[in-house]
Amino acid sequence: MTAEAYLESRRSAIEPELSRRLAEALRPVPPRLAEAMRYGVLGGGKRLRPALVLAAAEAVGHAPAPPSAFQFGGALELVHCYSLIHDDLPAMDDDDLRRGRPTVHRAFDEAAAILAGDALLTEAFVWTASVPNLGAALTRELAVAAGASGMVGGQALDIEATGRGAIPADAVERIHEGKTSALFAAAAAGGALCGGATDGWVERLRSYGRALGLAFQAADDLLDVEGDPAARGKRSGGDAELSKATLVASLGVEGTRARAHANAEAACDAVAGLDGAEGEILRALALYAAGRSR
Ligand code: GRG
Repeated sequence: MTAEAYLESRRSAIEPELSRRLAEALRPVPPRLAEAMRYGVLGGGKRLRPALVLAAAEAVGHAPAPPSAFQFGGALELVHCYSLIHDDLPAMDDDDLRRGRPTVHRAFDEAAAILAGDALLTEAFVWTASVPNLGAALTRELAVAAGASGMVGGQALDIEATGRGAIPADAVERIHEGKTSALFAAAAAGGALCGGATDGWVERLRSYGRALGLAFQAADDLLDVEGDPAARGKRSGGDAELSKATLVASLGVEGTRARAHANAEAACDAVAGLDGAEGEILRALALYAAGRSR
């Protein structure tokens, strides 16, 4: 199966589960806040992080992926959606378009976007904590990945580096490790936990997710330069406009492409011991992340 076919098949399983869990969570929430949260999560998104959770659970021998993988994948997607909502705010990247629609602060207002992001982040921990037997481990996994030493830390470094011109590629990748790879690493490690993997495989899957995340973000830097805004559902050229520290600014287009592929190869190496269709899918997903067109 190709990576694209795999992602499509898992996305069609993830979407109704995510929608059902979110509808249940939003029942006691004030209507306008609930509407902003729903808008920020549903109606778009490739659902790559939950798909990676399922792929990791399947790869360590639990196919089909168990309900815990859907619950953890959904929680990761809530955190990812919160990060996009906040990343689009005027104080951050100041974007009007996301997933082909007005950003949450444009469709609602800034206060609603801030609160919707806060509430999605918090709800994610209700979901992880509710996973039978693995609640504490998965909550810790997500909290570390999302927090100051992970995604938020990467975003802070990204903002500090903005407007200061090109920085060495390794320094750019330290930013990518936090703002992007941390969630992918948690997806793969958490998926392995849901699939009942032993420690060694959890850590190998974590390395896989980390390298895949670097390939994914390198591809994102490329797409901002040469991607099709209609396919991406967001504007292109924003990185150069804001003078962001990207791999393209440090290495150029071809250098960035080579880095994306080197990271995908590193991801494949991390799971080299996994035979069969499940191992093949992990490797196909890493190569897809490096060469994606949206
Ligand atoms: C705490 C105020 C505050 C803000 C947090 C942490 C943060 C803002 C932002 C995270 C940084 C970020 C948005 C990184 C970009 C990662 C990335 C390439 C996102 C795009 O992911 P896709 O392509 O998006 O998977 P879809 O729309 O398909 O889900």
